[in-house]
Amino acid sequence: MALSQAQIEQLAAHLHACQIANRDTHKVTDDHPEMSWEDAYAVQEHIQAIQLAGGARVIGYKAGLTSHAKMKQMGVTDPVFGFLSDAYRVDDAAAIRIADLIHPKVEPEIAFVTRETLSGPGCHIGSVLAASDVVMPGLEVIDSRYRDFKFDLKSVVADNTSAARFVLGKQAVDARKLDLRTVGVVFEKNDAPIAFAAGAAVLGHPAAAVALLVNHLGRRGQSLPAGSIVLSGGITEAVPVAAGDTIRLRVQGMGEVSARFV
Ligand code: 0L1
Ligand code: MG
Repeated sequence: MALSQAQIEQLAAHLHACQIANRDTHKVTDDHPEMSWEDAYAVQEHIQAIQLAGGARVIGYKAGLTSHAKMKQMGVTDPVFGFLSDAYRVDDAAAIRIADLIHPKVEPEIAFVTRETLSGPGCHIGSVLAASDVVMPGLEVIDSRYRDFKFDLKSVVADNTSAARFVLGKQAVDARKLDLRTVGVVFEKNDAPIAFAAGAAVLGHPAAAVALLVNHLGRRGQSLPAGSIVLSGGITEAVPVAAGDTIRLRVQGMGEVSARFV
């Protein structure tokens, strides 16, 4: 690792403070160009420790930048991974206060809930489907703490991959009863469709993103616990939102999920 434990804790405290105060900042690699991938995930893990010390619970994980649309939007080629705490969760159709966020964007996702512990290396689509309980439509609200969403991959990993809020649909469907590659996706803003896609937009199969997450956790000596929520990554580009907007995602065979911004 290139950074000291004190530097990692200082960066985590800084990014956490930015999140709490809805304040943006420059990317952490501006001050620490030597930062390694290990350092970036260590900063993220320390943000998790700060949240846990404040009473939050980790309830799942997210894969980000898993679709061609997102990779193109952000100018990157590799997925990234973050954690989901209960502090980020919002009920379906509930209001999300824009004033609590910096510059939120929303992306449509397919969410998994696991039934069994999943461990890597060697996790693949089949193991994910076998160990998954249900899938449902999900909306992720991303809110990079970096000014104008300008970052490199290590900076965004340190910032828990821009995680801010997420919403899950109420209709939970057996993950093996649908072909997640071909399910149709309609993404709507203020009752108008703004993007269309199919599940295969995420790495050919959304379960492939979960498998990559599990193998990533395996490299870090961790497993994905049973009962975890996993967001498999934005299927289309993320859309900016402002007060007064309603975002809805409809996924074929899974119903819908929505969020109101106030
Ligand atoms: O969940 C995501 O796809 C976002 C990953 C981080 C990059 C971004 O803020 O768009
Ligand atoms: Mg996402």
